Formats: sequence, C-alpha cells, structure tokens
Amino acid sequence: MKIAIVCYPTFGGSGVLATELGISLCKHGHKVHFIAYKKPVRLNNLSENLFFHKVNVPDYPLFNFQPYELALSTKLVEVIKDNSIDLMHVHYAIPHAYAAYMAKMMLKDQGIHVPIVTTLHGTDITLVGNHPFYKTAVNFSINKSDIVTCVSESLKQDTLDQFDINIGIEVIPNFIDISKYVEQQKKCDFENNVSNEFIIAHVSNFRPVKNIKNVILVFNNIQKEIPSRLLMIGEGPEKEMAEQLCKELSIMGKVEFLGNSNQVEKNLCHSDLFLLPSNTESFGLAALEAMASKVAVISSNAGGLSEINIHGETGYLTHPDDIELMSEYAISILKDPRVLDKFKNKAFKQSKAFDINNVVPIYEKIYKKALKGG
Ligand code: GMT
Repeated sequence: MKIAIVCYPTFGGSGVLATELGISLCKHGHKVHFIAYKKPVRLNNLSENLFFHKVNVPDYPLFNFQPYELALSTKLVEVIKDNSIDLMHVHYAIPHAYAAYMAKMMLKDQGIHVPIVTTLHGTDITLVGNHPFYKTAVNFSINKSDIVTCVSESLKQDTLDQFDINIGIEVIPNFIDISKYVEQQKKCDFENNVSNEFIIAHVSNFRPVKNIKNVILVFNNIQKEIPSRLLMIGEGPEKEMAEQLCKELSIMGKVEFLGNSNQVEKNLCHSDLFLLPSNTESFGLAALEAMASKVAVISSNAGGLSEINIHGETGYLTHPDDIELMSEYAISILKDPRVLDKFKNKAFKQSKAFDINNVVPIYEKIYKKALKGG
C-alpha cells in the first residue's frame, strides 16, 4: 500500500507513535510518505520506501495567523497525486483530520478517491478539541473520516461523551518495539553501573497537563527516606517552574534536567521508578516505554493509565494530586529489593502485550477495510 501519514513532528506521543508506525509499515513492504511542517524527530533514515514531504507556510504580513491547514491540504493533494497514494492516515484530529477532509474533497473533484483514517490521541479530544472555539470543526472532521481509531478505551468513552459521534471508533493501543528495549537492557546490564542511589525518572513535554510540580514534590519526599536521583527528560513550558522548585527545596544537586531525548530507553534502562502524575493522559506512551525498560510506574489514575499500569502489580495509581500516597507507594516499592524486582518484572511482562508486532497488523487490517469502503 502507499500511505500518507500526517503527524506532529515533535517529541509528543502522537508524533512518536505515528513515526514508529510508518517505519514499521515500511518494513512490512508498504511505501510511507510522512507529511509535516518538519521532519519527525524519530524519523532518522529515509529510504526508497520512506519519504518526507515538508509543508511550507509562507509568511504573509496581512495574516495574524498563517493558514497551516490550507498549506497542509494543498500539500496532501500534491503528494497523493504525484505518488498515487492509496490512503491518508492522520494522527491527532486538530487540524489534521480537517485538512485531510479538504484534500479528500479536492481530489474527489478530480475523480480521485482517497480514504481517511483518523487516529485520536488524547488532548485533541480531552483538552483542545472540546474547546467551544474548535469543537464544531473537530466533530465534523471526525465524523467525515472513513475510519476513526483511538488509543484507549478511556479516550473512546471521552470522545463519545464529549462529541456527537456518528461513526464507529476502534481502539488500537499505543505500542513499543520490545526487541529494542531488550537489546538496550543487555547493554545496561553489561555496563553494570553499581550505585547505592535509586534512579527515579520522568519523561514528558513538560506541559501543565503533566503535573510536573507533583513529580518534584513526590521525589522530594522519596529522597528524604531513600538515596535517590531524579532524571527529568523532556522540554516544555513548565521546565523553569520545575527547576525553580528544585532550587527552593534544595534538591537541585539530586535532579538532572536532561532535555529532549530521541533514545529515552538509554536512560530508562538504568531507572527504578517512573513518575507520571498527569491530570489527563489518554494512554501514557512514556509509561509504557518505562515498563518495557523494566521500570515500575507510579502514575495518576487519569484517563487510560489504568489500562496499562496495573495497581499493585506493575506499580500504583493514585489521584493526580495525592502527593502523600504517591510518595508512600514509591518508598514502599524502593525500600525492599525483592518487592522492587517483582514490580519491575511485572511491568516488563505487561509491556509485552503492547509489542509492535501485535499492533501494527491491526492498522494494516484497518487500512484494508478503509480501502474497501470503511
Ligand atoms: O500531551 C502529550 O503527552 C502529547 C500527546 C500528543 O498527542 O502528542 O500525547 C497523547 O498521545 C499519546 C500517543 O497516543 C498518548 O500516549 C498520550 O497519553 C496522550 N497525551 C495525553 O492524553 C495528555
């Protein structure tokens, strides 16, 4: 198949997932064309089956806001015609599903039929998409897709609760390539970094929804009882606040802000515990990446996190703001090596259910269905 994938090219989960999916589809013999305003961060090597097309938005002084959707739909029409694309798979509804529908209509006008598969990722529904300024257009473009998928049961329910949906929604969970994590684990074991400090990790785009303040406050409680360090991986608007809080708590010496990383598994494989106290989280790809790295997870119970993190087995779940309980759980796991080992092993075992080899074939089936008429 020839597939056009539209996604955000940044470190957010939807872009990461779309990129890993495209790379895997290529390995399955498909030709994949990525379309975005920048080359996706995890798209390292292009090949004869893997292409990238940049959406350029010219700056025109009359416009207060440059019309990205217009440029994207124009680019989609061009790429689809030039490369005889069979279908569009757009990740994150805003504005991708909307631009794809415009492209589909423009192509229809020229006698070309190209179906749209839309994957909803989370904040496109729960945080941004339901804003009254966007909702009508988001609702319209979801319903106009040929097939709609979303990444968790929880997100499916949120979509049905918050929008007027007249199309079926298929749940296809996020995935990881387990073999990559197993490989990395071997390298880590070989390095055999002996330290008496436990490593606590957090990975995100440091947006308010990630509740970063609570990561720092929970770590502050942990480090009072247990020798430990915190790795903060990512960049975003809350980073300065987090650094300031660490200074105020006098724990800056125990916290490393590592910035964005393309290879989180290199840090995760040395980690013991992952903290994700998000206010909303449709799935929590970062938590799954931690679990695949044999790391126990203390997360909030928001959204779809309970579909991956099993309370009392792979980690614990609490209310996003229950700092005391999160700290208590964290300390209870870390203070007994046998308990820690048990949680780590269960986390790894649970992550295997989300292996790329189980999930990518589901997308292939969906594509065939879309080509047959949805
Ligand atoms: O807010 C983010 O974490 C980024 C966002 C995105 O769309 O880039 O992530 C969402 O999609 C990921 C991939 O499906 C999910 O694993 C994340 O849980 C989801 N984030 C939220 O719902 C907050």
